[in-house]
Amino acid sequence: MKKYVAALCALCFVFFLASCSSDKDTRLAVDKDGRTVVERYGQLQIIGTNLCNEAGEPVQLRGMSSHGLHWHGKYANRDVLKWLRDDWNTQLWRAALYLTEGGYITGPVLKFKVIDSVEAAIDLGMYVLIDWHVHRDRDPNVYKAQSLAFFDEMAQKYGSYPNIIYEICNEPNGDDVTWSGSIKPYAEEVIAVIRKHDPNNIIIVGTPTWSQDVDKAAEDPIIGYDNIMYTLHFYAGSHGEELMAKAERAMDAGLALFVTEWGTTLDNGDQFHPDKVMPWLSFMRKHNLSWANWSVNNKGEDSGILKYNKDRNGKGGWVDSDLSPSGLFLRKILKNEIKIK
Ligand code: IDC
Repeated sequence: MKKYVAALCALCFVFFLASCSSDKDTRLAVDKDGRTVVERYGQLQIIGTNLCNEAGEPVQLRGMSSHGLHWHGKYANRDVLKWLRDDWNTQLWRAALYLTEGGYITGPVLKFKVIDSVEAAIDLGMYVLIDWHVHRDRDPNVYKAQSLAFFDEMAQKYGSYPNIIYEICNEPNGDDVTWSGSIKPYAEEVIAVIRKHDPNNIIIVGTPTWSQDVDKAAEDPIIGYDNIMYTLHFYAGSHGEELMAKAERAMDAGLALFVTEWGTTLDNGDQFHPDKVMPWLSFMRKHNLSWANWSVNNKGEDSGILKYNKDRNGKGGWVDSDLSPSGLFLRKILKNEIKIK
């Protein structure tokens, strides 16, 4: 009898280990055999409401967003991405190209910060979000001509790499910037341009009210194209169950969501709220929502992962004393050192 109990215990233990490791394996930047996430997952695709790998299995990508490339673009380089991949277990990098506030519209050379990001990600086997960071400019139609030219060029150059994910308008906002009146028509034009060169890679469309009104997109989704997703953003200190419920309604209605930006703080980027983050991490795990956290910077705001003035040259190689409380927390989350229920 004792023997059977022991054998049963051993078997349970093996199953337990197997379930732990398979859960972790799916969220590794590089697996134990040295295979990168892009080597393992390959061409991403949408099946139903899920982001899936080439084999058709649902996946959850997790990673970091840059801050505005015009302010903190020094981190958009191979050294930092490699550090994030190997020390932080980051599968994804988001290159945030602001348009206004000194961004791309007045500084078109910033395109090369995106290019640096994309080429580093390809080299390192990471996925990369090309974020057209509509923000203070509110309506993506304001700089539509520039967007069409930019995505035409990006898709032509990089559309054949499975690493690329297009995020065509970060956060449309303002009561006059509606889904059906402004955002959807803009998206249809940009998608058509990208699809001329790139038939497969995922394209993510921002939603009204700083990418919170995913329900509006669910009422009138984009049709005629595959592999389209919609943006959901939250800041844990400011947004909670109400937004989760809205996201669930959108998913129930058939929308595939990607959390291309979220913060551990209030939506002004300050006040770290780890307690309020945990329910969101569980929510994203439950629904297999991929995410990028805001952001890699050392300006001293609480949502930044570095302390004020640390790593001034953008080299990576950070030690704990370089990291903010949010940075220490995020690193543990990405390394699977904090259990998400
Ligand atoms: C914030 C930065 C802050 C910067 C500001 C400029 O954290 O340092 O001064 O932009 O406009 C968003 C935006 C993102 C914001 C972030 C925090 O996508 O650009 O970054 N946020 O306010 N949406 C909700 C919050």
